[in-house]
Amino acid sequence: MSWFNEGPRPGKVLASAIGSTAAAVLVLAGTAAPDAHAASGTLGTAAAGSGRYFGTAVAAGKLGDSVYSTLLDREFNMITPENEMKWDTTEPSRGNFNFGPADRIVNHASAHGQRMRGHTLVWHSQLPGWVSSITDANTLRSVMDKHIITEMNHYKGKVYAWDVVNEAFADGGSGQHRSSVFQNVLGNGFIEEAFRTARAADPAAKLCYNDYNIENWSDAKTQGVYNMVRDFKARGVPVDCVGFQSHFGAGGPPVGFRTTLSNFASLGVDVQVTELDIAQASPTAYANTVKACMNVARCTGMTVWGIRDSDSWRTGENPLLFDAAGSKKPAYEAVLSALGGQTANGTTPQVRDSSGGAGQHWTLR
Ligand code: G2I
Repeated sequence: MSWFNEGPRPGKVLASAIGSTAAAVLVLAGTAAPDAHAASGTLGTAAAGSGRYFGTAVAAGKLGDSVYSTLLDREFNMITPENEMKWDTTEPSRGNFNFGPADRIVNHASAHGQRMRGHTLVWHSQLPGWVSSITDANTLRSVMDKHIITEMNHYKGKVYAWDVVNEAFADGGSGQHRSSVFQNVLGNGFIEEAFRTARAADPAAKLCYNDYNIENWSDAKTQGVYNMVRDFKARGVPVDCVGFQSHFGAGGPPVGFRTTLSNFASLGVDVQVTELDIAQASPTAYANTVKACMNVARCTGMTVWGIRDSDSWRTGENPLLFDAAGSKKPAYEAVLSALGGQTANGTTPQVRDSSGGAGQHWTLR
C-alpha cells in the first residue's frame, strides 16, 4: 500500500480570530482549576476534554509486555485489535469461529475502561482461501452475512464502532471499487448488503466505512467514497461513520485534510482518524493531523496504529509516538498539545478559533 507524502500544512494565524467568548475561555485557561489541567496529562484524558477519544491498535500477544500494557492503560481510551478480529483469525474455516485472541483484547479493554473499535468484518485482505475461492453469489452472500452476524453477536454491547467494510475502493484515478471476491462475485451491492446486515445484527453499534488514501479531497478515491456515503445517506443505507486510516508519509496529512473531514461530516456521518502513523513522526505533521480532527465537530476521535515504533507494521520508519523503549517522542508532546492537554512544560495552549462557531470547532497553536 502507499500513502501521501505532501508537505506540512501552513500554520494558522489565530490572534485576530479570537472572539469575546474565546477571550473568556483564555482567561479561564489562565487562571482556573490547575487540577483540571493536571488531569489532562495523557492522550486519552486530553482528547476526552473535547469529547473525543484517543486510541491505539493493540496486538493480543503484547498484552503481557508490561511496558506495552502500562503505556496502553495510561494513555489510550479506545482500542482497535490490529489483526485479531480479521476474517482469517475469526473464521479460518467455514462455520468455525475463533474469538479467543480478540476476546483477550476485549477483556483487557473492559477491565481498564477502554472502548473498542471492531476491525474489520469485510475486507479483501487477510481473508482465508476458502472465502476467496467462492464463485457462487448465493453462497458468498450467505457466508458474508453469517460472518458479520456471528462476529457482531459475539461482541454485542462491547464494540462501540465496527469497520464493517474496509478498503473497498481502488487506488488511482478510477474512483471505483477495487477487484475482490466480494466485488467480483456479488457486484457493487456488496457494501450495502454488508451495512444492512450489520445494522440488523447490532442496532446499537456504530457502522463505519474505513479506507486509506482518502484524506486528500480532490483525489478520485476520496470522491468515490464520498459519493458512496452520500448515496447511502440519501437512500437510508445504514452508515454512521467514515474512518480515514491516515498512514502518512513524512510530510503528514494533505493540506486539505480538514476540508475532507468536514465535507464527509456534512453528509451526516461521524468521521475518525483510524490508523494514524507518519514516517519519521515529525511533531508538526502529527500536530497538523490532530488539528484537522479537532477543527471538525463530528471528528469524534483518533487512533494511532500501534504504541511504540517497535510495534509498528512500518518497519524502520519510526512512525509512532513512543520509541522502542517506551519513551515519549517529540511527536507525543505535539499531539498532547494539539489535543488541548498539558504538555511537559506545563502549558495549556488551547484557544478557540472564530471559525469554529457554536464552540464546537477548535484550533490550537
Ligand atoms: O497494512 C496496514 C493496515 C492497513 N489498513 C488495515 C489494517 O488492518 C492494516 O494493518 C496491518 C497490520 O498492522 C499488520 O500487522 O495489516 C497487516 C496485514 O495486511 C498486518 O500484517 C500481518 C502480516 O502480514 C502477517 O504476516 C502476520 O502474520 O500481521 C500478521 C500478524 O502479525
